Amino acid sequence: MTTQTDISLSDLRETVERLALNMPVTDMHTHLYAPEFGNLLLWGIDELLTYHYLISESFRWSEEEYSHFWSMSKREQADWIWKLLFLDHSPVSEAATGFITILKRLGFDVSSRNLDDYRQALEKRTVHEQVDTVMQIAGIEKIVMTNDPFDPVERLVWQSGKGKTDPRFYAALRVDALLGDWPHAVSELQSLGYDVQAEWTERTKEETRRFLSEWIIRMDALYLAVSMPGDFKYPAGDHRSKMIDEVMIPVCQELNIPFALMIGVRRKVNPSLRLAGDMSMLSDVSAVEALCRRYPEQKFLVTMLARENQHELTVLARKFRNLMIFGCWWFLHIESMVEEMTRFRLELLGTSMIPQHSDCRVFEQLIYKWEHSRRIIGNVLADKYEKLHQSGWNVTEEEIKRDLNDMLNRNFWRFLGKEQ
Ligand code: RAT
Ligand code: ZN
Repeated sequence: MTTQTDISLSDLRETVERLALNMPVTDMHTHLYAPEFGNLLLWGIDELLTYHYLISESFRWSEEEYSHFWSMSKREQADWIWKLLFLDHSPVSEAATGFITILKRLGFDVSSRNLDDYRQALEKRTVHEQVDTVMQIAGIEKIVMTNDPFDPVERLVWQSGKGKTDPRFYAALRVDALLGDWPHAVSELQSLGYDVQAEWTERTKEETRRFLSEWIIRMDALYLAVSMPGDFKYPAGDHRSKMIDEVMIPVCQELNIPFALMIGVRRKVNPSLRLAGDMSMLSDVSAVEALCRRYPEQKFLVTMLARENQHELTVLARKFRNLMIFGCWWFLHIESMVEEMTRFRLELLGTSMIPQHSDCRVFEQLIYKWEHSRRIIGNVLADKYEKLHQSGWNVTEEEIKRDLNDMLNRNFWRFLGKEQ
């Protein structure tokens, strides 16, 4: 049976690309903030140029002292990066090309290469205007932030009750210190009034659970999130395993939220680069396997940083329905890797995965990160539909929309049990 909305083979690719470019998106992991968070929300030309991805690329062309770079004003840093990565060399890396995509979509004359013109144009806008404009251009409907109660500036916004004002923004409670830097976590928890100590006592566990529950509720956090080094082992009888088994999983289960693990980062391999100095690291997928098996009722959102882990992690998702793999994280958020990963994820899991998140830190980055990925996702999907078409299975426009909506929105919300 054919329906009116059947698409001919010659129109298929173009239709999928159009729909992929236009489908509203839930961006399920970013470092963006709602405007209520004030200066924590980064936007504009100088923030874009000083993105840490571009900082590390710039130092490859310069003998500049790191300390001198950090002593410059943001504007001077941006000028320095602009010269090195855009004028002295062609901006062909993903992050540099992305900046050009942003300029183009914001309507600037890219060929003028006049940074001050771009700056001045954006300086005339208010943050609210820019947030609306960018979300509209990028087709982003919902944004999940990364929220840290140990950050004093952010904490004040939550405590003042302003954190939940904008319905387009959602919270995720990020608690890296609890797993990766317990002494620091203890002093933070103590200063927030929780009765914890370095020793792993019953009282400490109880109070750490209380901290998590109170903050999940205060933020209405969609999930609990941590990033982990590649040498994360589970079960291991170490602090991390105890924290997961006795604090994090019980709280997630009680409040019925997923636990997101981002595994495979080696922090500060070059501390002089600060945020830009982190490295990727091979991880052990069997830690995720053990968690999924031990807690079949607990949902796990997982992404890994090493390319070498991706296939195995995708295979694991075939074995555990409580595992949702997501995104092409950080150094994998480059066109070649997005293409490779999207292809084998589709081939192994169909559309039952979350192909991308943006990890944006500066608001306008939503434009390029999503445009580049949407095109790739659309093209990979078009290959699959073309193959089906050749066998006589014709997908309709409605079915294409359904599939894209699953991948870019609904899989996330359904996994949370909060289907919109
Ligand atoms: O992608 C990034 O910007 C990294 O610096 C990290 O923030 C990473 O995404 C993370 O969430 O730890
Ligand atoms: Zn991130």
